[in-house]
Amino acid sequence: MIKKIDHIGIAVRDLESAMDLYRKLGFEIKEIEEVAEQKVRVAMIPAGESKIELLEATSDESAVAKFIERKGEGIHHIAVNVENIEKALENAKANGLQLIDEKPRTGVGGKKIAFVHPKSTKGVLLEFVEG
Ligand code: CMX
Repeated sequence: MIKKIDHIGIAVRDLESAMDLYRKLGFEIKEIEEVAEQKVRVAMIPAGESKIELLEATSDESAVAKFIERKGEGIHHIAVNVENIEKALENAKANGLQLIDEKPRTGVGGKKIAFVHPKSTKGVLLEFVEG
C-alpha cells in the first residue's frame, strides 16, 4: 500500500534564503508553488526518487507558522505515497490512528493529501499523498 517516501517537509522562516542554502548544498530548485488551502508557499526539491519540501507560512494561522513558533525551523512532516488515499485513511482509522483529515485535501501539484496526527505516530506528522 505504501509505495515510497514522497517527500520530507522542512519548515523554514524565509523560503528564498532556505532555497539559496539548499542550492549551495547542490540541490536543483526550479519552482515555488503557493498552496492556499494549506497557507504555505513551497519549493519541492528533487532528491532522487523522493523530494525535500521547503515550507514557508503565508499566514500566522498556518500550521507551519505555529510549528516554527513552538519548535523552531526543522523537519515538519514525512509524506508517503499511497495508491489509494481513501483506503489508506480507512486502514489507519480502523487501526486506531488519529486522523487530522478524514477526507483528502488538495496539496502541491493538485494532488490528494491527508495527514495523520503526530500524537498517534510517535511524534512525527505523517502525510499520505496519492499517486
Ligand atoms: N510534528 C510533530 N509534532 C507536532 C507537529 C509536527 N509538525 N505539529 C504539532 N505537533 C505537536 C505539538 O508539539 C503538540 O505537542 P505537545 O502537546 O506534546 O506539546 C501537539 O502536536 C499539538 O497538537 P494539537 O493541539 O492537536 O494541534 P496544533 O494546533 O498544534 O496543530 C497539527 C498540529 C499537526 C494538528 C496541525 O499542524 C495540522 O493540522 N497539520 C496538518 C496540515 C499541515 O501541517 N499543513 C502544512 C503542510 C502542507 C503541505 O505540506 O502542503
